Amino acid sequence: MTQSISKKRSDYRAPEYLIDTINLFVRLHPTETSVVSELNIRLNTSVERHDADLCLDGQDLQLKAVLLNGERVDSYVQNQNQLIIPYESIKDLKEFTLSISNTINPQDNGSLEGLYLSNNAYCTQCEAEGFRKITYFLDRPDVLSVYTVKIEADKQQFPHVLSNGNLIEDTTNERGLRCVTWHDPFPKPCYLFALVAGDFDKLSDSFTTSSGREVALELFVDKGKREQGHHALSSLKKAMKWDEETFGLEYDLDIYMVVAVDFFNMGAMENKGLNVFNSKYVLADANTATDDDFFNIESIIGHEYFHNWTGNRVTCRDWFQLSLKEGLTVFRDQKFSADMFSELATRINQVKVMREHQFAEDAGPMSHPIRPDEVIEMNNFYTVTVYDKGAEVIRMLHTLLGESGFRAGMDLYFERHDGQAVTCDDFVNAMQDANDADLNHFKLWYSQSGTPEVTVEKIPKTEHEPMRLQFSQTTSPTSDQVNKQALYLPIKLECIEYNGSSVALDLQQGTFVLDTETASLDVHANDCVPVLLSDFSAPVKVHYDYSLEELLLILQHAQSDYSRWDASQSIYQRLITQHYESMTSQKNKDVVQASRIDNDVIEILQKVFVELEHEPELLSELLTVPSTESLMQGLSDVDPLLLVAAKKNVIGELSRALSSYLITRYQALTKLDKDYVYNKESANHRRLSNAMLYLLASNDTEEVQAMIQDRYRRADNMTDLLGALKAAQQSSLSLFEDLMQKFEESYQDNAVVMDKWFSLHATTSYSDILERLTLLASHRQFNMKNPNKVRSLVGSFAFYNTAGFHAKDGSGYRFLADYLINLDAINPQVAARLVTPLIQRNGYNQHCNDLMKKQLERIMANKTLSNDLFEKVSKSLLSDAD
Ligand code: B3K
Ligand code: ZN
Repeated sequence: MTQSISKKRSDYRAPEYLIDTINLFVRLHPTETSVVSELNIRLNTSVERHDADLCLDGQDLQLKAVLLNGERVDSYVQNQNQLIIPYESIKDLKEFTLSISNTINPQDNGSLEGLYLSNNAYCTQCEAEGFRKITYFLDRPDVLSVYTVKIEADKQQFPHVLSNGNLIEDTTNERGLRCVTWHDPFPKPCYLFALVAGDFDKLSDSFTTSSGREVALELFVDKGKREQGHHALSSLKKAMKWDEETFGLEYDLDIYMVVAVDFFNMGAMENKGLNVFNSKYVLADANTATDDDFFNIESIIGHEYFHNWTGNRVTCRDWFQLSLKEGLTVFRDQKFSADMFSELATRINQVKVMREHQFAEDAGPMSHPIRPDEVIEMNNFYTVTVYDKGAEVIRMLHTLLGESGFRAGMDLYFERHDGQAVTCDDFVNAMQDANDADLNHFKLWYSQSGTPEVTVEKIPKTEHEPMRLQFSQTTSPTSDQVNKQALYLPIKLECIEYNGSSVALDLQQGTFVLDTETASLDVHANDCVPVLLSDFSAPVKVHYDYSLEELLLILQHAQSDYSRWDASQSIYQRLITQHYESMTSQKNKDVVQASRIDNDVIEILQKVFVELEHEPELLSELLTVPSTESLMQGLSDVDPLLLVAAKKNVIGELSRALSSYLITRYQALTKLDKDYVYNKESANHRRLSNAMLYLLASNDTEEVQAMIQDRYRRADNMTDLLGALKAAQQSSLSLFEDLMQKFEESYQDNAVVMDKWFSLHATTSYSDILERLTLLASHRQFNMKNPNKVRSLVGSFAFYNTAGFHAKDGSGYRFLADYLINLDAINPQVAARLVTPLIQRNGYNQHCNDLMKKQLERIMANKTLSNDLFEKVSKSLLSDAD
């Protein structure tokens, strides 16, 4: 382990030195790439005291030489993570040139951070602190430099040699090697540097900006995959246009390149002018990608493009401010997806992320505010809190200031800060000043962690007083912070009377602002049911003592489709939880107890479904039962195996009760199947049929099995194929295995598609799941060094195979721990991502907790543990000590 030292936000100091330009000369070689870096450095005159050594960051570098203004220096000091030029050597120089030569080994770089070689292509990933694995530098986001990059590589092997900015020279040198030079005129932090060299297929297009500039668009994919790049490229053009129309933001360079690679730690990276993408988020056609894949590709292409302004032109002062660019850019990509595809589906997807993952993070040992205060390994803070809760915070600003107020704030933000590295406060200040608003209380969202819980009570109308809704808020202490304050919460709501009609409320934009611990709202009606937190207008949990009848009323009559969906989820949650509780209270837990759902409930559900015949999008959402992860949020001291059983029973019962409706509707729908095209209408058609088949599959009859088989056989696209496989997974194991084998035969050579196959296997309730996982890990498509593969197999198992992972004897936990100990030595970033299900122990019963803890202790005992795993595992173990 290197030193596990935490850094604090409060320790921020401006850099004593600035680097205005950097000339990099990179000679590519698999094991001995040489890097010569020429830095023009000057004193940062805005810093008062000047007696500091120049401390450059570096990791895993072989230093060859250091020249100061052309002269060899020997006075430098080198330690494991730094190259230090003593103040004495530079004190008389206001500006100087430092040239550093070093070598690196891309072939052995399994961390996929810095420069690495995979599938015969060189690729870089520098965010957050990977540039220091390429050369010595001030590796921090507030040092902005102009880059000129010269790359030497073999012509035949590497026809495409790319870096940021514009191509300025492409020659052959005296050694017969290709020499390509790129220049990026926009000063940028080193985390946005990129270099790619390989043999790709190229797809070209162009975009004319609103001011008439022509931008070349180039997409690079693996040989033979060219035709699978069209959707990504057209998504890019939509994103460019959307940002011009929505925020008045135009692209600034002459070329925009996107490269898809198979080995990548995350989804994509917004390097200036040269995005690098995980091929999973680029490659798509009807045969290999689902509608969800098409949706995600458009969204991620948009996200990385939007970073060009929110992240690149205006960047972060320090890494604690990460949400400045990520929260804002996620919000922007959500608005884009809502406009391009569907507001409802985009919102529901996002709310699921919040409820299933972010609430769990906030309740666990890694709880942190969207602007963290203390970090050991920065890569551990690319979290659902920083990204998704961060986006919810931006959304609340949008709700409070309105569309035009928000736009005015964005305009002022760019006017003030273009070309700078700034803080979250700078962003909120721009919003505040542009709107003449007071956002001081609102800023607490940036520093307070935890999920606020809002309780609402109805105070009945009396002779003298109107009916009243009484609101109160509280945030429980989190692992990182004990004391919590009341936050500024916009709560969108409506009220409906018991006959279903809606009550007029005295609210601006239907939003009640709760900014104190308690407050109330008068409602001028005899009685009503409140429909709370429409659109999930604040990232909070809401408690109101609804009866099942009231939830059914909301399901039928709420104005907002989102609220109707939310009510459906509460209804399912209620049914499953009640059944789970009755199962936990029974003596012999191994006896399966049948679930009973009232006929009245079934009747109303069916009536609602029938009425929505022409709204397939909403209907498919209403037919989807909450995931186990989201059910967990409403429970404590959970026996996960019993919860899975309860859920299965209730869905089985629902499926049986609705079966004749579902079968008739499903068959009518399949008659309307058309050739595959990705657009909202046909995607919703497929979504509905697949949701129906999935629900039907919980009632395992021969008729349903035949329907599943038929769907698989007739499917002309990946969405329906996967729909059939997921249904089979719920229904009969032998049918599932049979179809999975067919699927493997058809797609065994397609790496991206096979990830779906690995993941389906890993989430199946096989009795011998661990043996299966071991066997699958020896499949020829599996490679432990490829994060997509590891996530599909081991990640899917740990996150989503509740029964297998939480096996009573602790074998699932042991399996994960063993795997992570090995993976940590290759790729600590991915290992630290996958440890999440083991550290989020809150909510589970003592038995699970004890067994999980044992495995965490085994991981902790590892002498060469990375900072990444150390930070998460030690925090989880520490939470027991409290
Ligand atoms: N900014 C990158 C994420 C980098 C993660 C570093 N561990 C992708 C994105 O959010 O757009
Ligand atoms: Zn991002």
